[in-house]
Amino acid sequence: MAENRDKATDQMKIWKEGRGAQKPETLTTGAGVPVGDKLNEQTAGPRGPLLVQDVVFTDEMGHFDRERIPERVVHAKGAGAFGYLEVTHDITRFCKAKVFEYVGKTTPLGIRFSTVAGESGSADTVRDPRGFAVKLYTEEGNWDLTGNNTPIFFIRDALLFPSFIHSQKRNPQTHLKDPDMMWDFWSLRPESLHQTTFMFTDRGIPDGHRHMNGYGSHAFKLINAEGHPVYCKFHFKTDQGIKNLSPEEAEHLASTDPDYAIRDLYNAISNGNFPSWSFYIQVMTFEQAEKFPWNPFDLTKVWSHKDYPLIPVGKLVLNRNPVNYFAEVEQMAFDPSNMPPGIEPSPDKMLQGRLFAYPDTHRHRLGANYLHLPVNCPFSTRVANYQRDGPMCMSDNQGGAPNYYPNSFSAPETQPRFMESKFRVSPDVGRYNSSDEDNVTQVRTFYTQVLSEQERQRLCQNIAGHLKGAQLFIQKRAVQTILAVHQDYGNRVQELLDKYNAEAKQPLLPVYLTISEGEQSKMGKRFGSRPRLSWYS
Ligand code: HDD
Repeated sequence: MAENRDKATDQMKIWKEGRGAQKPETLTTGAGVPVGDKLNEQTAGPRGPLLVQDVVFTDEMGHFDRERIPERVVHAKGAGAFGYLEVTHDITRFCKAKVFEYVGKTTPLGIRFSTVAGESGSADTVRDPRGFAVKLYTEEGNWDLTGNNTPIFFIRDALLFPSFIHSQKRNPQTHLKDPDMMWDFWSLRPESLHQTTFMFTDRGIPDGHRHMNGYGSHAFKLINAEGHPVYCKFHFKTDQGIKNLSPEEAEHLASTDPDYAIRDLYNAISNGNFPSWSFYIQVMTFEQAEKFPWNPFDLTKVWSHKDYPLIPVGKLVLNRNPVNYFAEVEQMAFDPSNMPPGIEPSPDKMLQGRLFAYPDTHRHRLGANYLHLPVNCPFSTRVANYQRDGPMCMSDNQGGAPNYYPNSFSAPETQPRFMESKFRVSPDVGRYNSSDEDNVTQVRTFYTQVLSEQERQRLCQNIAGHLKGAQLFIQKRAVQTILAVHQDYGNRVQELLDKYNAEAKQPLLPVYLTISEGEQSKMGKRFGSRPRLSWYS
């Protein structure tokens, strides 16, 4: 046997030496009935047909036939782990949630990292955002901070999400990934360019899950014990340092070890090399939100770290691998609408859409009682409500307690101190078009002041290398949106496309936009000489 096998590769051996070293248990059917033979069907004669009475066979096969549950519609490929959040700094002046009650407090948590667009068997090393979903089992119920490894997102209106995802997944006829569909959507919705730009930088292919940051991404509301609200954003900064894979390394791994990120996380934790992240918040007062130059709840924008500095809160540590992948990772169900008192949603339209989508998809994927599953159940508290029955009810179904409210029989009662904060909403109801809310300024800042010259070159190379797969009219429209951000950015992408298109012997279409002198100087031609901003770090 090879000497250098890692813990993940040796899982079976390790199990045998541990739990498996005890006397083997008696094999049973699912109903616990002991089994005498597990290798041979019960047949009429050695060559004869199978008997229906062979319950050893029907029990095994009937269960196998039902092993798969629906794959997550997005974020299907993932890795999970468990650990804790420790509070290192007091933020009770902002938030009354018990999870932040005192410095030194620890709360158990589960985490799931994922890619977005691929199926559950797809490669870990693709260029894609990564899910960074944290489930904190707090004494006031579960708090699911269901984020990504990017502080922003492609769209700002949740109604677009299904179409956006369709454009990133497979073509309805060919069942292939389709650059026409991807770039058609992105170029028709220029608000996506901030996230697309981020994704085509080096950070678009993190080196496993341990070397990337996590972000709650949306604005949330924090309420303190006096009932005073502020807006906030959550950030997890990797203590392992940011590390990314080059496209060549990623491509190589996709064919040699498509589960690279799962393996890396599993081995690190097995070896006692527990990954951790420093947890911060950014805080914005309601007055500051009024004066913010953009909609502060727009998920395609960041809050500058200079104006809204990171406030340290705690440390997230992962110290346990799942005992069983299906039970604890595949069945783990995150839900942004799980928030304990003191943490509330902001008006972010995307967040508001997600509050509905996640519990809805879990009821489909896992069933109405998905919160009974051990990995999802809020085990740090006791559930007491009027929900009853449904398929796969795995608790005592709250026994003989009254199942209606109000009632006169001393059953669960509301506590006014847990009432959500009140806020005023007066505008007219309507379907407001948000597509043209400044889609370029922050992308320009990112391009000119955050990225280094080498990073800009790789970004343009990565974009052109992907965009070349789309039809020319889509390429043209995409370059126009990039030119609107910065002429240098657009021109570089176009030059590379010209090269690729010439190689592919396609006719060239001139698409350069002329940007006025004034606009050029506003952008700052000598962006390389400025100190680099840390808005996005
Ligand atoms: Fe998401 C999973 C739907 C935006 C981060 N998302 C996930 C699932 C659905 C959606 C249906 C599958 C859940 C499951 O079956 O476990 N997501 C949406 C919708 C969005 C949206 C409708 C916008 C309107 N998602 C979105 C943003 C972020 C995420 C903006 C991050 C900031 N989504 C995730 C995630 C999930 C995920 C954390 C949660 C569990 C998981 O992946 O592993 O990565």
